[in-house]
Amino acid sequence: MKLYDSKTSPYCRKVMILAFEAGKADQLDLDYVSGSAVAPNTMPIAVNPLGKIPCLVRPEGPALYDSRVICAYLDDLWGMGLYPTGGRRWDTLALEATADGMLDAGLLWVYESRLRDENMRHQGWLDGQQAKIARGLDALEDRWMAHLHGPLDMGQIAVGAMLGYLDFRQQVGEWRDGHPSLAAWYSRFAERPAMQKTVPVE
Ligand SMILES: N[C@@H](CCC(=O)N[C@@H](CS)C(=O)NCC(=O)O)C(=O)O
Repeated sequence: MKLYDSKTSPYCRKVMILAFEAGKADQLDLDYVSGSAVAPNTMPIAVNPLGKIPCLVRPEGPALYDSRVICAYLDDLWGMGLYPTGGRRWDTLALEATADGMLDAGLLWVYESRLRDENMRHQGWLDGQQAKIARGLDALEDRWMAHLHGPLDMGQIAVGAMLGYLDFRQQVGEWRDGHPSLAAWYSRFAERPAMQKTVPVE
C-alpha cells in the first residue's frame, strides 16, 4: 500500500504511529510529498481531490484519505482494536476528534501566518485558532486524564501526535504551563518506540 506522507504532518504521524504500534510500518510504501492549497506541488491530487495528506492507496477500491478514515481502515485490517467497542468507543472517537480539531486550528494558524501576505493577515483569526488550542488543552487536563491513562487507543495516539506538533511548531508558547497532568502523561507517552520513530523533522 502506498501512503502519501510527510515528516512534518501530524495527521500523517497518526497513521505512522499506528503502523509502528502494529509492527507493520514496512507494509507502507511511503511517498513523501509537499504542497498546500495555494501550491499543491507534489500533493496527490490525482487520487485525492482535496490534495491533502495522509492519503492511502489500497490494493482495491478508491484511495482513502483523512487520517481518521485511514487509521480506522488500518486498525481493522491489522486487528489492532484501537477503536474499542462499547462505551469507550465514543470516548475514543471524541478524544481523537478533539486532538484533530486542535491540529486543524494549529494548521490554520500556520497557513494564515506563513502563506497569507503579511498585510492581509487577520490577527483576530490567529488569536481565535490559538484560543481553540488553549481550550482543548484545558479540556484534556480537566476531563480526559483517566481515559489517557487507560489502554492504548486511537484517541491517545491522536493526542500524542497533536502535542508533538505543538512542540514542533511552538505556536502556543509553553503548553505544559498550567497542564501538569497532561505534561506528565505526554513525557511517558513520547517514550514509546512508535513515537520516537515518528518525531517530526523539517
Ligand atoms: N482532516 C485531515 C487533515 C489533513 C491535512 O490538512 N493535511 C495537511 C498537511 S498537515 C494538508 O494536506 N494540507 C494541504 C492542503 O490543505 O491543501 C486529516 O485528518 O487527514
